[in-house]
Amino acid sequence: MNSRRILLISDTHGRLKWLPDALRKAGRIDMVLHMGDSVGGLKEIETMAKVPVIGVRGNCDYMTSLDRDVEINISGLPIFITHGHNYYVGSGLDMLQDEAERRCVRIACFGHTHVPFCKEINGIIYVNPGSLSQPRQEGRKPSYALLEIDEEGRPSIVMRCL
Ligand SMILES: [Mn+2]
Repeated sequence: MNSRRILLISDTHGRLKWLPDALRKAGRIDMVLHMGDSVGGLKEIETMAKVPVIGVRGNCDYMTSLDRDVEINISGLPIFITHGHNYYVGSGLDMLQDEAERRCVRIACFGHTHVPFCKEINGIIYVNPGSLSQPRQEGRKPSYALLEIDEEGRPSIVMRCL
């Protein structure tokens, strides 16, 4: 089994001007996960990334058939993907933690806050790549994350700003 490299992005809000930079800096990737508020869907992102894109519906995604919550399995790792507004991630991780623990996932990916975040709590990695188009953290640099799952199925996450 080869290592898998997955680009995590969120909250692009219809502006993909920073995506080519993120893709170039990310290097080889097998997949993109988009945590919602793409506002315009995932087709264009898929065309640019040239790999499969899996995403969810955010609070600003009105015209979309994307699901609110998605669970996938990569190299044996169960991964929960959600935008996060339904779990009120703007005011803390309590509700998202309840859901991720109930689902017994290893990684919970979310967005919505536009602030990059990564922390392991009770054996679950919570990761928010921030926003590529409307960053809100100190310094306001477009941000993304890279999830690498090695040959043994061990995950590691690198948070990056452009
Ligand atoms: Mn949002």
